[in-house]
Amino acid sequence: MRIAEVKVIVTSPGRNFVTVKITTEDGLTGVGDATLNGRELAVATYLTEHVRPLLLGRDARRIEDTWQYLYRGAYWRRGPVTMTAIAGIDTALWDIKAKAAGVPLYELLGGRSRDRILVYGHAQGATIDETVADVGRFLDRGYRAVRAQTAVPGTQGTYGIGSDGDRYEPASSGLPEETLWSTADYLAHAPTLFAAVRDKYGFDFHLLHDVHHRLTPIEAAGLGKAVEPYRLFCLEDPTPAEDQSAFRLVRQHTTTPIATGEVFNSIFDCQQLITERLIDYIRATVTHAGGITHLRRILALAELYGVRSGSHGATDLSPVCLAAALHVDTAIPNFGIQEYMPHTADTDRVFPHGYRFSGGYLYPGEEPGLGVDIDEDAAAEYPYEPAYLPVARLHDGSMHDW
Ligand code: EZ4
Ligand code: CO
Repeated sequence: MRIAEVKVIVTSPGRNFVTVKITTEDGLTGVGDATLNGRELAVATYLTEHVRPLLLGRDARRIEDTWQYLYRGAYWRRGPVTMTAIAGIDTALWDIKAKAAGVPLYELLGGRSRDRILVYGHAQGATIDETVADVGRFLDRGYRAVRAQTAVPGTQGTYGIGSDGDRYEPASSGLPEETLWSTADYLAHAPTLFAAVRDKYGFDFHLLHDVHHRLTPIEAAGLGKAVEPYRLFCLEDPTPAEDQSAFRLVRQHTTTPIATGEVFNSIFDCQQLITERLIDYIRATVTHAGGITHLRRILALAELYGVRSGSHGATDLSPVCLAAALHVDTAIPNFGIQEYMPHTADTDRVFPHGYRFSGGYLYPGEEPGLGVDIDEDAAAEYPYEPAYLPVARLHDGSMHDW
């Protein structure tokens, strides 16, 4: 089963996606997501210029060997561009292997450990009242877990809040939007949101919140402690995720569960966090953490230390990533929760898929493989548009973590 073609398709049905499509000599196809939000063409070029020539003629069945060949063969280890490129190839090869076997991918990963995948949605609002009302809309739609983000007075462009009443989208076209951040204003405001949400709807659903890497360890420790009465399912990215030992201090002070890792691309990014039991949920996902092959290693390590999955699932990950994540979620023993932002109708049109949402859960498709495809004609209708994530500055003009 030789690889006959490796295509890299860049499409922008409302936002940019990079998709790898591999075709074998016998006509099987597989797809993988290789989208790195705001740096898409770096990965697309890496794939077309440096990876594609290595794959033509290789045996598509040798997934592990191909992973090792691309990882060790580059000599330069890790990094988001390399690992996202490897992820795209790896995911497409798993898709092909499952299609060749005629089974949904989760069957090759050990079969079902669960029947449905618990997801959380994103509630938001310009004020606490608006955000509380938005949480209610998610509960009405059957969500059992909701992330709540609200605008902070004194800041401009608070993370997780859409502009002009739109849903939050993790990028905008043109140059990066400049936002303003005040930790003091945020710390004074955020706990009052959770109080209002619990006061209105009680405790019979999971409440989550994303700090987006903006606090120091001692600030995060204080926030975690202050919000314990509201029993969060998890506090996400309380501090910059790459500073692993910083989580020790957060851990010493609070029982609020901690999630981190959406920016991780390697098991070495979270080795200490996992083995020292400094977090509760690891958010690494298929597309940015080296594909299904490498993510499984991270999750297997996590399982040894009682850390559960909480896979990143924002809309800058394509439906191909979501489909792959759902197969992994279905098979692993240590599943925790899956983030879910529905894609736009245009995106769903470009990526026809079999997974579906119902009653607070996602269900992976039952088609052989990932159960998702790319409609190349539809994709061609949406050319690439330069877009960036926002940046954040403090009131004195200095850069902060967005
Ligand atoms: O900002 O995916 O939990 N979700 C997030 C996302 C990230 C984007 C970055 O591309 O933090 O919204
Ligand atoms: Co996040």
